[in-house]
Amino acid sequence: SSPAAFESFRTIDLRGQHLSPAELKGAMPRAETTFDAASDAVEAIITDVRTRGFTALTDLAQRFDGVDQQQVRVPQEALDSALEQLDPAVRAALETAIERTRIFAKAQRPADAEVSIRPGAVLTHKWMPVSRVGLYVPGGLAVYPSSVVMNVVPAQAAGVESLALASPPQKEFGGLPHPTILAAAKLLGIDEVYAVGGAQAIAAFAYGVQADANNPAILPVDVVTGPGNVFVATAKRLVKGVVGIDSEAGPTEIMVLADDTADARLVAADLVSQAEHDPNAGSVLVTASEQLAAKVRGELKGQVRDTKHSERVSTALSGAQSGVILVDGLEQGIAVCDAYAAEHLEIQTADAEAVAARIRSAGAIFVGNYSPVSLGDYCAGSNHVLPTGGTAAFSSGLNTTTFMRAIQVVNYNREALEEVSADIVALSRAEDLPAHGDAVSIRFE
Ligand code: HSO
Ligand code: ZN
Repeated sequence: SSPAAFESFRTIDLRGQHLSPAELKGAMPRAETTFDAASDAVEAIITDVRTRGFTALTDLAQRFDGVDQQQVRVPQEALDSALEQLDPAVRAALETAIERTRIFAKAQRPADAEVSIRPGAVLTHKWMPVSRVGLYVPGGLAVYPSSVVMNVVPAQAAGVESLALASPPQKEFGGLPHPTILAAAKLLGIDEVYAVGGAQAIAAFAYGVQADANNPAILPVDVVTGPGNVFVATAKRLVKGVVGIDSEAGPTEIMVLADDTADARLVAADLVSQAEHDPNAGSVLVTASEQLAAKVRGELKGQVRDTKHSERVSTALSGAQSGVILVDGLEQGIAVCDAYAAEHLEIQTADAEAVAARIRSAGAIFVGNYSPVSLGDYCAGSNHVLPTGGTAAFSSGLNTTTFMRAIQVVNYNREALEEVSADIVALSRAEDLPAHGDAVSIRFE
């Protein structure tokens, strides 16, 4: 694409204003996203897949992907040859990413809590992996093998035994998903891969698909994860409750909290890097330094002009979701970071570690000049599937526990039960559920 003129990086001046946390939140540069538009179409697709199974999947591949599909399941030979043909440098990089992500993911495995709250009264909070996970990987413009790593590794670290992957059939690859996606799957030891795109993939995972003459059955999964367009996000929202889902990802965001000690070149490069994903991406600088803000603006001009996806980046940076937020000082800067609850927050200030320690809401925090978001996107070992749109206020990025749930195990002996039997009877009477109390009393008659 041709270099685009970078129009404007807006300024939100919050200096001298004493806003409450709620007011601050309202002042943040963020576009609202709605899923309503796709709802009817997606509901129809889900019903179609549930009722007509593979026939529906093949019809939808024809309609949406322009592909004549004999087989939905990707053959092993295609996975093998994709890995054989993978660029060795990319393979080595994926192996680095896998190794580091795996170390961090394994370290996240939660310990069971077991406690005797009284003699003979033992409670255990026992973590278990889910049995089966379906991972959706988009096709089209954004082919991200790194996202295959980020979804698969924590599921494997959790101990999930069965992992399936779906990605849209691509006309130019003979109706198979993109070869880099297949190679990444194979590298991670996944051999159950389907050439299914969009909402239909989510439906197939959530409800399963019965075998037909050309395809073995797709077994239903317990959890569906993975990014996707508005149709995928809507489908995930509609099947939630039937299965678990990861968060519904919106456009990516970066917020940089910086002071006079920051290097404007680096700040600008990081703002540009995430704007490269999407014309709707948000890149926000928070600073008390007008001087730094001016320098970053200057840097952006040149960097936006020279970058490959100049037009997309320029659109993202010129959008209402991007800009500079001018604050009175570090205190207000931190308050802004918490109000925004960025997917990615970089701290480029003096004593960055101490500032980072004070942040309460962010998907991930990148501390200091040598921890850019790109590091986290690929090779830090942290996960790059992170809460967007302010949802970091109440949710976490993808991690090992996303693929686990805990069972509460109750094990009382006779004496321990007797000790609370009168309390149980009293509460059961108060709730007009006397049979509850009887079920205890009967043991001591
Ligand atoms: N920054 C994206 C992840 C990604 N970056 C994939 C490059 N490839 C959302 O965290
Ligand atoms: Zn990225």
